[in-house]
Amino acid sequence: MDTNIIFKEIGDFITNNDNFLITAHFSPDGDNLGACIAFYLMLKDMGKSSIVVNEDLIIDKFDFLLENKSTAFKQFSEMDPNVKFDNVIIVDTANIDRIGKVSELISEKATVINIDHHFTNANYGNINFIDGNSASASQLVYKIFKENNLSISTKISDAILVGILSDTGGLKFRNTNVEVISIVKDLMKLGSDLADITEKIFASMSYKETMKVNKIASEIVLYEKEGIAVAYNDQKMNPLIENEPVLMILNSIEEAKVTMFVRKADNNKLKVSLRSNSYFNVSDFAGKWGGGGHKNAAGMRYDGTFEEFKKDVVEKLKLEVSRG
Ligand SMILES: [Mn+2]
Repeated sequence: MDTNIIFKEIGDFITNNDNFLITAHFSPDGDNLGACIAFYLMLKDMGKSSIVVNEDLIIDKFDFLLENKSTAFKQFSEMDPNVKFDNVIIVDTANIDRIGKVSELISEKATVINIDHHFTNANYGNINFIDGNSASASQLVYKIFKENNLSISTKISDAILVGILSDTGGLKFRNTNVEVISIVKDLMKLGSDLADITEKIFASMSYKETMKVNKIASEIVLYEKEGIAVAYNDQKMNPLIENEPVLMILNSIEEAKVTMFVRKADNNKLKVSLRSNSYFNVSDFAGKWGGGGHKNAAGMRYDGTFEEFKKDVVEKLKLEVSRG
């Protein structure tokens, strides 16, 4: 469908309705939260009521985006499951299963708006705005606001910038293209402080977190012949505070073309983040185990132990990377 029609449909949807549920995938990251909070703040400015709900907790370091966190953001467990929403906005989520229990809050007759930047998006919405070439979901939210001539406050702009910076690794990943820079320029004109927000989301870790990251980094395995680096962590992590720094360290290893960060998730599964700085498609590779994402950044879950993971996934990756 013509993108201009989608912009108008989403604009009409938010103008003509009230009482929205805004959600995104569990284990929220910066893009997820940035896009959700930007929508919440915009609807608030329009005099509309809405709530951001996630199966998991908001990460403390993003608290600065919301003055009224406890009313704006709820964990699913804080919600009355009998209250259903007819107007639903889902961002940054390829498959509706990834919102987890929050789907219980969606009424049968609900209109669902699906805004995402994963190529693998299942088009589960009534209105779908999917752009697999977009670096972040947050910048898609920006485009929707801009195309509908909605007034973007500095707070909304900050939330969008948080999303873009999170998914581009602070404008350093390969997905940082001309469009990203041009939107960041717009956001700076709207009053967002690039250096300040970069510092807020990347440059602060407690001593305990720093030591944890250092321990994981000191045990990274490098397969030199294939150019693969793998980090393992068997402790429960606080996503972003510790995950992102480990990914940054992994991706800065000169010898590694493909990296994996493997940690324990709930129900005895392993959670894996895959990154590549070359032309190896990690989304296709993760797809063998039901995962996916983007060409240079993907995720998957694995049912098994670290040892089984090494024999299965690491060996297959070594084979595929050598084949080129
Ligand atoms: Mn994203």
